[in-house]
Amino acid sequence: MTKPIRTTSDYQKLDAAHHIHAFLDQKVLNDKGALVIERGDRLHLWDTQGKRYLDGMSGLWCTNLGYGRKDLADVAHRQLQELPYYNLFFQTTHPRVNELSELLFSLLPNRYSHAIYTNSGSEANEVLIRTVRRYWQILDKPEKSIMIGRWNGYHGSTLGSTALGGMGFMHEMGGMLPGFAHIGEPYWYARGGELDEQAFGLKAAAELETKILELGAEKVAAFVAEPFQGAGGMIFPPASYWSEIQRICRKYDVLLCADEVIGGFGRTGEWFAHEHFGFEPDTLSIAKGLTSGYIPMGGLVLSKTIAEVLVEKGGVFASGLTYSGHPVAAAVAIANILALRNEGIVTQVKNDTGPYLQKILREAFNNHPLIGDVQGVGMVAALQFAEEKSSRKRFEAENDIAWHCRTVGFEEGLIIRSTLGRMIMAPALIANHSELDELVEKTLRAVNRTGQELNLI
Ligand code: PXG
Repeated sequence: MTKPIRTTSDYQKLDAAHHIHAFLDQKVLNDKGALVIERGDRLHLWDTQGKRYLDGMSGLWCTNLGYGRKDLADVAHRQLQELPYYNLFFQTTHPRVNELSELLFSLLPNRYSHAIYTNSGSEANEVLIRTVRRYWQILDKPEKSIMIGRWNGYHGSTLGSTALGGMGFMHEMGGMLPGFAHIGEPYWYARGGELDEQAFGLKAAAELETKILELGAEKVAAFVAEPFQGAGGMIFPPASYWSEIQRICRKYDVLLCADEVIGGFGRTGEWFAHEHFGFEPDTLSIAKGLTSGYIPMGGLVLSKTIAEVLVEKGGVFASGLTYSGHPVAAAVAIANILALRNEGIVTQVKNDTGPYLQKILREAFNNHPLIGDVQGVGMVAALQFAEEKSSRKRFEAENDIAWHCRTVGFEEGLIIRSTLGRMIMAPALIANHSELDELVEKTLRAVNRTGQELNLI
């Protein structure tokens, strides 16, 4: 029996009939029909109408190796045949998960030793919440249980990770729990007032000390944050921020937990974003770039200190996931990390393509009448829309402006993302100069069209 040929509108009808999409008004989408993406190669995607897009977002910050890597498909195929599934529950283990950990810890600074694997970033943060609380219990400090996150931080969509994150509209939709607190974000452009960037970085970090003292240090388990805020608008903290946060965490015996779900696996040109910012977290949440999104996998990485407490003094930790360390996911993760390392991709982002992207973006936008600031390093960047550059005055309708720019981008065959008044981009780490030229040219076209169509310039 031959399969019926399906058209774009067939898929759109099926999609409208059966799916609730993430973070959008389903009714509005159903009226218009979702874009049906069919195929990918390196940085490009094609929809079912044959239109080509440059993916400036690596999917959702995850396809670090780009699309179309046959070697990753081949290792998955082989692993599916050899051992498609086994677990770490029955006093058992399997070769691939051990080989993955050997490789992963060879890349990480040697303060880390253990991992608890998950299927996603949200799950990594769920595991984080229970693991740090368990750690303090074992140390006879069970009252140390409050998790401090940041407003506008993003740590996932499950219940604990939503509460840990700082998205108010997610909290309002059934996403808050007791035992979570938040401090402000280090977003100098919006919150800096008269302070220079470095003074503001210290002030933003001091909010953590104030919050710890308000809650009582004996009740605070951990501070959790993204080294740079991804979904919240690709916000880079001032250089003064992280060392001060670290000092405060150490002073009050509060664990410092980095959410590396976006920053990990080469995005900044370092293997992990905390290395770019120069601080030393106690745990790392990882996902996305761990497998370049080819198969779901995440994990929580623990420092030797935390692992030693759990292993030597903890007894049974009543926690576990069916698919933790899944052999096929582990096989794909190994192939992905080997490619990022052995093909020199992370090194290239640090020394060549990262600086190139940052240079051409600044050439295109530093003096652009609609853009107040360009931030970024390596293969991640943000453009801040601004009405007046000198006073950092933002447009009142900045949300609509950025959304318009994103929509125009899609028309121009470019996928970039808008968050509040910022356009954010995170192309695959394999991007070469000509793909980066295309990214910046199309972004410039989208920004210019936005300015003209909304009568801003
Ligand atoms: N932590 C961080 C820092 C993230 O960015 C998660 C955890 C959750 O990971 P999972 O795998 O459970 O989705 C994320 C996810 C966006 C966008 O539009 C960002 C994410 C997810 C979806 C959309 O920027 N980040």
